[in-house]
Amino acid sequence: MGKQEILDKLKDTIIKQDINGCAASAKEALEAGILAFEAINDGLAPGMKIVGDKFEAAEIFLPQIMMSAKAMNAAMTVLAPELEKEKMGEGKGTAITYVQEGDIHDIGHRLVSTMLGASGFTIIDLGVDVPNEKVVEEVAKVKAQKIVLVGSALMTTSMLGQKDVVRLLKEEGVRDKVKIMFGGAPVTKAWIKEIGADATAENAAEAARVALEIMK
Ligand code: HCB
Repeated sequence: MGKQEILDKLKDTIIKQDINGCAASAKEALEAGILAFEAINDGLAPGMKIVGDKFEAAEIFLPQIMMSAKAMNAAMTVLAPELEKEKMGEGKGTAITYVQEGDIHDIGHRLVSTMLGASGFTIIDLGVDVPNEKVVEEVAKVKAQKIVLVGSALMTTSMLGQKDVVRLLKEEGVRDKVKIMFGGAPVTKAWIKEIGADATAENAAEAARVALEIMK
């Protein structure tokens, strides 16, 4: 089976909520010499994107989404140890990742955190539904030289909190200590500019590229 076929198979197992099949396809991908990085970016992530779109179109419902997420996790169990080996250099900086207050959508956040880790960032993952004050506290606390704050928000409501985070960072005098990248479906470049953050990215692979770029 060719590389593209294996990646398509990986994507299909996510869409079909095939937990065992997804883990098996992840193994198959590695055996075929596909990097774990590629398997995630070009197989799992596009699969989850299609699942999300199908949910929005009411073609599938909550139980199916959760099964797809389980399939993704099963594949991640296979791929994560390989990602460690593929790590593209160390010491790129520290990435503080989190999901905005009031928001528990963590699928994209986890993909982004994984990709940043694979790109050489030390990850401090604060998890989901993180209060703004906690984010600011964490930024103030971290002693690293190079820090990028990577926030996700999947809802228009939770996205508004990103503006408060930038304001609080300024008020606490720690805005200049970090680069700020916010993402998630509702986040646009116009929003990033409006709130005074530094960057956004469409997907996990781009997030890793952008983070490396803004940390230069
Ligand atoms: Co949820 N949900 N949901 N949801 N959900 C959305 C987000 C809606 C858009 C669906 C809709 O109504 N059209 C909507 C938000 C509407 C809005 O505000 N505009 C919504 C809603 C309303 C809700 C609830 C309020 C529903 C309810 O209970 N009434 C509730 C919220 C609970 C809460 O957070 N307090 C809720 C719950 C759920 C679950 C639990 C069923 C489930 C989440 C499971 C989980 O994450 N553990 C869920 C899901 C799965 C979705 C959809 C269908 C998919 C999201 C997803 O995982 N996409 C989503 C609709 C959609 O997006 N099509 C729907 C796949 C991942 C891979 O993509 O965009 O998250 P991603 O991440 C990308 C990308 O954005 C970027 O890279 C990632 C990887 O490629 N990225 C970054 C992400 N973060 C970044 C940070 C950076 O710095 C840079 C890039």
